[in-house]
This record gives sequence, structure tokens and C-alpha cells, in this order.
Amino acid sequence: MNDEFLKRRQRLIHDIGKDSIAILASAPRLFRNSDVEVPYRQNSDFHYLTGFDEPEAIAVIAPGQDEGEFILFCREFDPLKALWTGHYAGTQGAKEHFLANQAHPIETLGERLPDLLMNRRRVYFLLGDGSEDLDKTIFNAVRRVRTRARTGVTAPYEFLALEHLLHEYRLRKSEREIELMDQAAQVSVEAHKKAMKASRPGMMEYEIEAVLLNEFNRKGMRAPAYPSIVAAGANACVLHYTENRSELKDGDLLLIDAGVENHSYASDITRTFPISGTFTEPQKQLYELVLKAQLAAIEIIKPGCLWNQPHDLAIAILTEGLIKLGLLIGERETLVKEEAYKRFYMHRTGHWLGMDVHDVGDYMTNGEWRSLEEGMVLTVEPGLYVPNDSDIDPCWWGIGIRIEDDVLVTQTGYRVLTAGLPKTVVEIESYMAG
Ligand SMILES: [Mn+2]
Repeated sequence: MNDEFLKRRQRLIHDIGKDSIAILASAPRLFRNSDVEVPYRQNSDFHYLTGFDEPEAIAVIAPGQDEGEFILFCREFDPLKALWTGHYAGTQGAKEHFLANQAHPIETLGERLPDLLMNRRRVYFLLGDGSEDLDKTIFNAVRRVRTRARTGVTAPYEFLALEHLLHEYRLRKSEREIELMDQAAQVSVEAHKKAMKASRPGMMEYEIEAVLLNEFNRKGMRAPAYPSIVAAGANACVLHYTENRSELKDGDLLLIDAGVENHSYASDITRTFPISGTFTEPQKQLYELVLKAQLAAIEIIKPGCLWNQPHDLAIAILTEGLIKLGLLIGERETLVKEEAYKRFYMHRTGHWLGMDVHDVGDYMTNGEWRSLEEGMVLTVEPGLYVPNDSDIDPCWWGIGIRIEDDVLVTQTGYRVLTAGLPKTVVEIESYMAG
């Protein structure tokens, strides 16, 4: 993996050039309460360039720097501290295990930075990533370089958003990244299968959440990529429902939106299935409509397909189906134009997927929807959510359905990373009965 981090830094060095420097900070440690920490998760951009997953670190990429181009400022190793917190790299480890050309104690950043900034024109740094301390340190260092002007030294005068470059890199996944995402997908598929099998009337949503988390943990992937949504019945109509405290009732559907993270790479799956193991007629009709939209949206994915095409296709199919079921009245084109479907389908059909569950990368470039390219990964997740409104036939009330898979754009089309999880009505019913 070190090769890959090295390659990424070399790419950045090539792209920003010798008169530039890039500086980024590790994610801060977060506290849940008093001195209890939230499990540490490295900043995705920092991880992408360094693989160094410790807090209190600053990475400097300095093209052409004599003593080496990758400089890591980190916590100096202290055996007494390690007794409490466990092992960490220290400056020696940063060089040995993370290929830093130079490593210095984090406390020395302020005094060393002016020399690194000297005679460079541009500074690339992450804008708005919350590391205000680093912003201050950078600008202080620039001021100090300016005071040396009379010795012929020049200070940087262009400050650019590093993420603009990095997020383009991150959008196209390497083979190794796809491998990590495949592993995450497989574990999430297995967890969803177990949850499907375990569900029965009378259980609580949190018990099903426990089944998911158990499977994640058992596979050594200890963090979900986002809080799991386990939503029975009408709870499914709350898009970001994470309370997970209701009872699973006979005759209702259960919507599960959950995925694990593997070495910083996310998976993101949603399935909706009947708690009793059998769909009612109205549930089945809506389910098959969402499935039809999802399969059609996936089917058109290939290089050159525009970002919004799967979404537009899903909307057309859902609107058409809602008219047939009597949930919308009117002509398809008009209803699509008026966005009448938004009453039942209010979110987009997908998002980039990568280190962040809603991954980075522009969806539009030069005012146009972006073309999909080989190596990009996106979710396809249409849904329908029917409110308990008096003008709607009560047989549909409170039904919430979403079906979501993770899709890799390949050279000629697509590959569903999350395949192998029951999805059709027949597959789900027979799997739950088996
Ligand atoms: Mn998603």
C-alpha cells in the first residue's frame, strides 16, 4: 500500500510543480464527553496522501526540496505515553513505515515552516477542513518569510484549494481502492443477509442493528461507514432515521440502509423487505416499481453516460408507475416537469462513493453534468415514500422503500459491487423462507 501512497504524492508533486507546496492536517481528536474519545478516523485527504492514521500530524509535500519532498510532522514517540495509548509511530516510525523523507516533532512546525515556504509562489491547503490552527500557522509563517524580503527571499502569494486537485484524483479509483471497496461491499452484503434472516415481528429495530454491527465487527471492520438506518413501517419515510427504537410489526416493511467501512473505504447498501417474509399486494406493487427504476438506472451506466441520466431515467419510470397506481394523476412529461414525483421521491438517485460515503468530486464540470469514467464508483438508490395524506388511498400509507447498490464504472459498462444480496420479490421471499 505504501507504493500507492507514494504514487499519489508523486502525482501531486508533478501537478503542483516546483514553485508550490502542499500542506495538510490530520483530523482532530474528538471527545464524546470529558476525556472519552470518539474512535479516531483520519481525514480522508490526509489518509489518501500519507496512509498515516494518527492525530496531531501535519503533512508537507514540498516539490524539489533538497532533504526530500515528503515531510511529516507528528507526535514524537514517548514510551511512557504509549503505555496508556498504545503504540504510535513517532518520527522514526514515520520515516521507516510511512516513507517520510523527513519527520519532525509536531511542536517544531511553526519554526520550520518559513524555510519550507521560502521562494515558493503557491501554497495548496485544504480550505474549510476546520484546521484553523494550521491556517494560522501557515499565515504566520508567510509573514515571517516576508520579513526576510531584504535578503532577497520571496514569500508565497497564491493560496489555492488543495481539495480541488485531490478530489479529482479520488474520484477515479485504483485497483487497490476497488479491492478495498469490494471487501467492504461483501461484508455489508453478508450483514444485510443476516439481518434479513433475523427479522421477525416483535423484535426491535436496534436488535437488527446489532445483527449488522456484529457482522461488521466479526470481520474486523469495526466502523460502519455511517450510522445504520433500521426503519420499520412508516419510519422508512424519515430519510435519515437512526433512532432505531421501534418494534417490528407483522405486515410492515423493514428498510435497512447500512454499510461498513474498510481501511477508510465505504460501502452503502439499502434493502427493504417484509418483516413477516411476505409482501402485501400494495407493498409488492410499489417495491417492483422502485426495483424497475433501480435496474434500469444501473443498466445504462458506462463510460460517457452523464451523471444525471440514471436519475432522469429513474424519475421517468417512477412517475409513469405512480400514474398507473393512481398515486399521481396527469401526463408523465408534465408531472416530471412539475416535479410532482417529489411528493413521493424527494432525494437524488445516487452519489459518489469512496473514502467518504458521500464522496468528494464534482458532479458538474463547466456547467454540464459530468460524464462517467472507468474507475468511478457511485450508488444507485431510487425510493418511494408515501405519506399518510388524506387524498391518498390508505392502502399506500406509510410505505417507504429504497433499494441501493454500489456500482463501479468499468471500461465497457458497470459492475455491481454489492451483488449477491436478494433483491427481487421472489429472491427476498424465498431467502427469508429458507
Ligand atoms: Mn447512499
